[in-house]
Amino acid sequence: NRSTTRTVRLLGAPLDLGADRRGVDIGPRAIRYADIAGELETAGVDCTDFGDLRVPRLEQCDVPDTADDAKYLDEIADVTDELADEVADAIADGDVPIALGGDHATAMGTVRGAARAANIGVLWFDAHGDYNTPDTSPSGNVHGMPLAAVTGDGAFDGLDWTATPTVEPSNAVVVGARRLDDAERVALEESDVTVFTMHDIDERGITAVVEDALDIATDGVDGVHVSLDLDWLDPTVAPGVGTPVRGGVEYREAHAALECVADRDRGAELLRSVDIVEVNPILDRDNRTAEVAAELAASLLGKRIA
Ligand code: Z70
Ligand code: MN
Ligand code: MN
Ligand code: MN
Repeated sequence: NRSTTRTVRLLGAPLDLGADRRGVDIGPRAIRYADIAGELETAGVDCTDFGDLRVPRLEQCDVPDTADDAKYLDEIADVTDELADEVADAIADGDVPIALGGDHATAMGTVRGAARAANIGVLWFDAHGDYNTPDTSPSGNVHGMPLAAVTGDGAFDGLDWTATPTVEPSNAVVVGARRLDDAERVALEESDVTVFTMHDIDERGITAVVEDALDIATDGVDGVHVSLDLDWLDPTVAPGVGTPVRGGVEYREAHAALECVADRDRGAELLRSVDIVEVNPILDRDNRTAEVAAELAASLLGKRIA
């Protein structure tokens, strides 16, 4: 006898140890200030806010070696272990957890927490592939690696769970990619992960691409995790991100994409968990990127104009 009203549980993850640009740690505050709770209520869902996870400040951590191939991995592992527990708890209580990042390393916790309760696929809306490994990463920044971690395609020393897939690569889909590193591109081609680039979106239109992405991500599983990196959008729409890449999706395309996911979700309760990451208020203009993030959350949870 389930209630038809879903409840979203906001989990702040002010993690900036996975990225080079300081400021993404203020993302959760900016997204709350943009009234994500109010936006979600216009989508007809209830919203509770569980506050922020504790994240060590960069200044408290040992300075990584310049040759470190996965900077701050120990600290990130601790934070994402805790986030995985919080996400699993939220799902066990019947809520839909939304992790507010923070950098995209956050997904190493959310995806793992969601995968405890059910077999899931992932939809990865991003300009980047986030499919580097400590061996291939040009930067050592862990936010460029979470997709490889959760598909079991990266070897992360000290993270035992990365040895096996948390999500089957064949249920992992990147949408909107337009900047891949060379070794990352080769690894993706050799993998079972599906990548839809901006070229695919230009040729076929956003809704056709997202329908295909949904078919692939949901094939043979019970649910889906949506990982939304704000740099997926064009920088004219979402300027407040650490690594803006021109040629991203427009405002209307972004809403249309997430409405497709909401349509597929309706009645099926496929949507298990969400990340909203890489909002950097220091680099933003008038909190525009956080506002877009809040509005997109509402579209994903089923908001309709009429
Ligand atoms: C690059 C790396 C990345 C987000 C940058 C960049 C990765 N591929 N991800 N911004 N969100 O360093 O691995
Ligand atoms: Mn990303
Ligand atoms: Mn990105
Ligand atoms: Mn492939």
